[in-house]
Amino acid sequence: MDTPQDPRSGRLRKAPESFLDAGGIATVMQQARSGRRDFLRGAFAAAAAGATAPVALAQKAVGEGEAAILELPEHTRGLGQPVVTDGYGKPSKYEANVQRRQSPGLTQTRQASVSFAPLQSLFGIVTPSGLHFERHHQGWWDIDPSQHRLMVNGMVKTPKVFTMDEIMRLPSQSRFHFIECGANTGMEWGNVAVPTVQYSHGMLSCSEFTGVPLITLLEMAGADLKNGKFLLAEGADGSSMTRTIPMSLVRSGEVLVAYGQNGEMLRPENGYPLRLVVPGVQGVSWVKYLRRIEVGDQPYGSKDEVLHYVDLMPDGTHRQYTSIQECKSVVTTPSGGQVLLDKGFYSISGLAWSGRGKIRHVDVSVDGGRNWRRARLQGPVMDKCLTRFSIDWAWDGKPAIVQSRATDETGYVQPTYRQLREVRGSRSIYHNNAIQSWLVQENGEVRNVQLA
Ligand SMILES: Nc1nc2c(c(=O)[nH]1)N[C@H]1C(S)=C(S)[C@@H](COP(=O)(O)O)O[C@H]1N2
Ligand SMILES: [Mo]
Repeated sequence: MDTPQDPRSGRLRKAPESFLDAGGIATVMQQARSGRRDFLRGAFAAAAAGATAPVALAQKAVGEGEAAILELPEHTRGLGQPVVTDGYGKPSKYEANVQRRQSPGLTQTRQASVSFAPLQSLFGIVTPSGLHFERHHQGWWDIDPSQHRLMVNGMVKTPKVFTMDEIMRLPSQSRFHFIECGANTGMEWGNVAVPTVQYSHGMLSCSEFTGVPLITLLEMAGADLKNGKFLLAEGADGSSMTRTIPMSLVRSGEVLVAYGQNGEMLRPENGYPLRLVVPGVQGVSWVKYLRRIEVGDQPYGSKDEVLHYVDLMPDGTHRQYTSIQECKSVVTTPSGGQVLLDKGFYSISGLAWSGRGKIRHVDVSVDGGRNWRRARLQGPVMDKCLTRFSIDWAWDGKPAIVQSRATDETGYVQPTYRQLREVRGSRSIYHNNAIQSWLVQENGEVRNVQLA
């Protein structure tokens, strides 16, 4: 359990990172009572069973820290640790609680298939590779790159099979992009207020990806770039992950056949040794363990686009091929499960992104959307990439509802839940980009709420 002495938390107590030590946050704020929410609340409560009681809020006595500076601890005098030879660096043991986590609220069959990134513990925009969220339809593999092949076939002059060596000797590009699962924030459609931002928004990550523009490989195979209007991307895992990619996205050179992530090879969980990077498009199209690209003249209608990743609309029809992740943002500090220890200054901070380009601005409200102030954006603001925003706030100790609302360079404004539901109804799973509300209660506890 975290304590107020945690060096990183300052005047903020960090949210419990795991439901297993969740203590008081198992009881989820309920604006509207629905059977489904109660059911999920039960699931979260069960996961928290046996948890210790939350640590009582304790404020540091004034000047308590000052005597400590006069003491010379062991590490100022003794000999430090030797270099770890031939090792791979690890985070401090004091950060051991910062982990990707599985949600007990999601159904698990044989094995868990989703892990969420701890957005509440991250700074800036880059997700460390070991904390990148994961979504596997049929488990992950550590594939031998010397055995891996990529085929390019279909409407091409010369079908080609590339080895990893052949791909890696071609000119490469490195670019920062976010990846968001289309199901991110999916539980909130049904008014299920999951307790922390890790579970509400943690199927989101951002990396510097390195790879070869897909267009280069298509040109090498002599692809028919005029009549070949669609591509099929296929993965090498047992899920037979197949997705249609419109050629219009590929022509600009933006789509990468990537092998690099944050300066090193992809992690096995993220598709080692090769994955498709489709900037702005929902995660499912970023096919991992990429083994085949077929050029065709019409959408393929694969299982992962006609059955899954469709949006049930209010009139009962299914909306298909909604690929682009619309403009969205979320405040990560303060966020659900955290505790403000006293009134006074806070730096509200969060993330904004858009699948259609750059973030133009982010507005922040502390009164549930009645008044908005413009936030600072941390530059550089990049295309189809996370953007970090922040704004100063003096908390007066009264209940406050903290929200962020992003606008992208097309002028599109992130909708409220009411606006989103007017168009989409409430039976969707995917593509929820509504404004998130965090209620700061008088006792400083922060809870996930939805405004009616
Ligand atoms: N081959 C393959 N590719 C895949 C998947 C998969 O299960 N198999 N999952 C997809 C889904 S639904 C998402 S959201 C992203 C997740 O990427 P990550 O695990 O690197 O976060 O990969 C996509 N690509
Ligand atoms: Mo996904």
